[in-house]
Amino acid sequence: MAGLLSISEPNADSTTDLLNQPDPHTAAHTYSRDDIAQLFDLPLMDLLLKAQTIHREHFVANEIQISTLLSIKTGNCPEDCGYCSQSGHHRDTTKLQAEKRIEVDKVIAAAKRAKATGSSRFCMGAAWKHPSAKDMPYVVELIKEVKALGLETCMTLGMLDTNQATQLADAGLDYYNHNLDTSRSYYEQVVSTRSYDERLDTIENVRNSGINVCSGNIVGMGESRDDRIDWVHELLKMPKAPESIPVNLLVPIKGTPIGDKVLAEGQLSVLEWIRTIAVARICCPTSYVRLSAGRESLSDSEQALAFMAGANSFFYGDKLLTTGNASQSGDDRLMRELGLTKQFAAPRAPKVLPVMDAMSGHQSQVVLAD
Ligand code: SAM
Ligand code: DTB
Ligand code: SF4
Repeated sequence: MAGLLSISEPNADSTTDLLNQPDPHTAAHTYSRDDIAQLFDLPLMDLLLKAQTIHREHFVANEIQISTLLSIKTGNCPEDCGYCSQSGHHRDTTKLQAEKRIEVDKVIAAAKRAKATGSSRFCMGAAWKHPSAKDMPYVVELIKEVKALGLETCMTLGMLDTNQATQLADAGLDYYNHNLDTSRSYYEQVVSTRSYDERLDTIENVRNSGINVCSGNIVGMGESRDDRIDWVHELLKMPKAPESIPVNLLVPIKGTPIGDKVLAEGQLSVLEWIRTIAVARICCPTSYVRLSAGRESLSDSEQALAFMAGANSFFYGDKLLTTGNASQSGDDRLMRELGLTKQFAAPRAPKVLPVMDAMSGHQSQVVLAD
């Protein structure tokens, strides 16, 4: 296949090879770790041009997928993620008020509001190590009710075993979010209560269940560029890259170990987050790449560069899980100014459907083929 871009200057350096490398959609996992490192090193405009060119080969230009987030169980999480406001380990310093599970009708009301404002996907997050047996009927009901509104569903509930992943798949869950967050080697600076391999196991269970995988990272936790390279490389080592890749920019939260360190020592350049988005777009050309946490602090121009880098999804609504988000009215204005349009939802069918025998009134279930 012809190169994506032709750079014809006589003295173009070795970056030219990368710009001309065949598009990986024709040959999965084309990029080695060295290739990923070279992409990060490209002059920014070359990187953005390549990312946007690849983006347009796989997606409708200027069309953006919009998700709305809701925390269905906030705070007092048993995990110790060093960036997170919801960890019970940091509650004395973050002072975050823990809450019980939100009632189903309140979640549905929030989903209806999200749909009315143009979101195509509703993402529900819980501050759990993993869902317990008594949580499963609750989350299954939420999936079914939210899907019935014509929205795609996404959940992020911590670790899942194979049985739990199957139950969520049978209910029709469209996406499950479980982030690697960073490289394997930096991970120990971030979390001690859940291992990197446990994260990969959950992602594998989700993949095997037939639910779309949503897995991303956080940029700006004090990790090095090598860690960001290794994180992209981890995505390419998976049997299939995640369908959705949230690239979070750290929201430094006072009272969390990582937030406090970053607030004291200074934040990473936003351009490095934009580079990470571009490299994720190039290496995972058919995945949605999402501008996730951190947008509230960004200018219009910085967000425009992130879209140029191939991001085609963002969280819409004034709140993420516990922190603020860019305002909805501001997002509407920005989309108008940039000429971006919202993509419609395409929820997958549930695998198991309830049926009732008209004669006997007996309830049973049918399992639909994939
Ligand atoms: N408890 C579930 C879990 O971690 O498996 C799901 C919710 S958790 C809040 C989802 C993701 O949000 C995390 O993996 C992390 O990548 C991101 N996140 C949390 N706090 C953040 C922060 N302060 N800044 C940026 N991203 C953050
Ligand atoms: C993801 O990668 N980012 C979202 C979503 N998945 C669940 C969460 C961002 C959380 C930001 C911090 C907060 O609001 O607590
Ligand atoms: Fe718990 Fe998720 Fe926060 Fe980690 S990121 S402390 S698992 S809510």
